Amino acid sequence: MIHPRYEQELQKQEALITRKNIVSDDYNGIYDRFVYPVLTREHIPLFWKYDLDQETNPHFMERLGVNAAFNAGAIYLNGKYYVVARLEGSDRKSFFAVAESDNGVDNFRFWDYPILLPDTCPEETNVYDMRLTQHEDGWIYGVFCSESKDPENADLSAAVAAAGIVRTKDLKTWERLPNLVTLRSPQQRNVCLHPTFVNGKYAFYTRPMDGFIETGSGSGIGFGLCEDITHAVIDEEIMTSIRKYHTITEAKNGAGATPIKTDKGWLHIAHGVRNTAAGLRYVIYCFMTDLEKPWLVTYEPGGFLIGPKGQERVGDVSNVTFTNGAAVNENGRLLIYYASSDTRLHVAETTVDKLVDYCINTPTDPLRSVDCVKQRCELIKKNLELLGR
Ligand code: M1P
Repeated sequence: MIHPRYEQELQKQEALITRKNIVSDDYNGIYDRFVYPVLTREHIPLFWKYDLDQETNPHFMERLGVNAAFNAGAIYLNGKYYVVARLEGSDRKSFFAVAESDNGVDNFRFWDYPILLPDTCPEETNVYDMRLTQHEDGWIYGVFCSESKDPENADLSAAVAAAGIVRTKDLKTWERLPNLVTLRSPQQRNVCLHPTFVNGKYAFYTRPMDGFIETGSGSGIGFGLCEDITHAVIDEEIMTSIRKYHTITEAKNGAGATPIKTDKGWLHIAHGVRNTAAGLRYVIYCFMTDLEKPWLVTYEPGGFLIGPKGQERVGDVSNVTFTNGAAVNENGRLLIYYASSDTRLHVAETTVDKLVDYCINTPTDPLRSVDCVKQRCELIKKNLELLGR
């Protein structure tokens, strides 16, 4: 018999899932932030956590808790918005699950089962942050971080990060391909597949790292080509958006959402990290690259696009905004799914045209305070003249 408490909890959850989202009054002209997160751990189906049977679970206890629902790959398919979210069990292991919504900003509902990846990597302990790419070869690829214990280091927290690759046609059946091999970088995280062939080859944005946490000599977001996605090997990585001293990317950066093709170039929504006395601060930034040579940065607006605000600042890993997914519909509506503090998933709405305008017309970071003030004074002067002062 189903435990009577189930109905009560279900009603609470239904009220949360069906709540209409509202645009925040926090204006910047670039995008609209929505007030409510689109996914939280409270969105997880109750039957993933509880044994509903009153006989075997008389106290209606959670048997398999979920701690967080956050970093999500995203895709717009056949008129619907889908995210492949990173869920973290209370046992710390992350896994993936599909949730769908008709409008992309509210009513996200998980499918009945999480994704059970083909178990082809016995050493793999944890998986997270899937980027979804609808490739011109006809497949939808998911590239994610595949994490294992470092066999050569006795330190229990020493890990190795690699890029796992899966592909699907329907988000239901997933084929696992061998992990990406990058011959010149020992570790990889934040890898993303470019949606088109480049010079007839598959193209990946990479993030070369010497160790699990530190990027070391990796100077930014890399780019590499491979012949065969079913045995993906990248020999050489060249740099796209590079890290710079005293900017939002000083400590590290990484590809985020799959690049979006526009008539002015490829639009990239990535993340940058700086260090502070309170720990690392993660923000989201944009840049554009050349249509034919997608590794060549053409526009890089200064500063961040989205930084943690209000309740977003606090969570399991505080002061973090992170994205690995955006969805664009046939009218150029662009939804950026971003997570806050490794805890919950939010959405910001804009259009492809607006973000291109932002990239092209936002001044670049002049890298020195005195030049930043000069840049601001130019804007003030222009405006005061317009205001007749
Ligand atoms: O904790 C913040 C983020 O840290 C990692 O990003 P990066 O590799 O750039 O440090 C990722 O593990 C990401 O999942 C996480 O949100």
